[in-house]
Amino acid sequence: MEKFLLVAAEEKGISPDIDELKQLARTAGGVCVGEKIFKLKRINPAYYIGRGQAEEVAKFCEELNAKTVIFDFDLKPNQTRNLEGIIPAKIIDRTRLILDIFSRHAHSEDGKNQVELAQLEYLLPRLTGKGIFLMQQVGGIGVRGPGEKKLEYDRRRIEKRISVLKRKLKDLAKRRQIQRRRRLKSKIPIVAICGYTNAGKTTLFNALTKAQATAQDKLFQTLEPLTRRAKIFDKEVIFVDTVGFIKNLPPQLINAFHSTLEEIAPAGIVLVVLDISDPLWLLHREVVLKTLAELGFDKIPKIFVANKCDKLPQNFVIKNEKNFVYISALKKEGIEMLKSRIYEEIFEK
Ligand SMILES: Nc1nc2c(ncn2[C@@H]2O[C@H](COP(=O)(O)OP(=O)(O)OP(=O)(O)O)[C@@H](O)[C@H]2O)c(=O)[nH]1
Ligand SMILES: [Mg+2]
Repeated sequence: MEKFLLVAAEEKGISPDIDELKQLARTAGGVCVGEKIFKLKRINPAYYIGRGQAEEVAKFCEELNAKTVIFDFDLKPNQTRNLEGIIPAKIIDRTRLILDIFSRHAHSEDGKNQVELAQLEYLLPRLTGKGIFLMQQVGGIGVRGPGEKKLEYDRRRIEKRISVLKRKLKDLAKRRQIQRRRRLKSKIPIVAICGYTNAGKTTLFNALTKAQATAQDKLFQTLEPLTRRAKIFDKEVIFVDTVGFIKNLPPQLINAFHSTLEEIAPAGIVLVVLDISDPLWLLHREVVLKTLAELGFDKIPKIFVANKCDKLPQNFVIKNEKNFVYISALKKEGIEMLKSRIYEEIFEK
């Protein structure tokens, strides 16, 4: 396993979510050997963190024999280069880490194309004049193309490949649109399952549809939308499982996955799945609602599905908030209640 060091920053008094960063890094297949959290008064344009702090990271890296440093924020191309000048390890920023995870989890042709496009768009501004990808490229996190394919680092080739991929994704968007129209024509109501990554969307999708899609304690397990017909009491609906959201989702990925997210558009209702056992669930809900609004889906009615109730402490007081349904997708508790709520919302309003 690749050994890495995590670097996060407390900015404007807001502490970083180091657990999420650890989970991301673990999903990318590494093992965390140390972490540094710096207080930043301002962002240093040359290194993001301060120069002295960068030197501290370098020392720490040598002590721990860490070959990779993962930064919890996005680095400008010049900041990465400058940090590489000081720190004797591979420098990975948040976007590159998330791109790496997506590349591991893309299985279909379409998914791989979407990830490759996002990766190449990330790479392009990071090439040097000679078209050489500057970051140390050998092995491990953040360097893999989709499906273990080697990414090309030549500018002209990248540009050409980007336009090929964009064309393919346009075709994909058209195909998806035709499918959606067909579904709309069939007049079967659509229920979209959305939420932060790892909230339990796929587990819920399986519980509602008796499907057996892969649910795992990894971030971004699901990349492709899954759709399946199922009955809610006497009526048919189509459930759609979707890619999870995360704060600071790289814009390259939002663009590349746009057609995937468009699957939410025709939904009659969105289930916003929340991991209620996570102390940060409120923040995660904000990220999800903000992303849905940015995609233009804020008008679709929502039910908040407070999931993982089985993990709550015994004495947890469940507030009867409007529009909330409390469930455990894993233990299949509260599913009937949720079905009733969906039924009311779609068929009785
Ligand atoms: N304890 C508990 N664990 C759950 C529950 N629902 C899901 N999980 C676990 O949470 C982890 C993530 O579940 P998934 O269903 O893959 O989550 P997801 O939202 O689809 O995640 P991504 O597709 O990666 O964004 C898995 O390990 C599940 O077993 C629940 O109700 N209780
Ligand atoms: Mg999933």
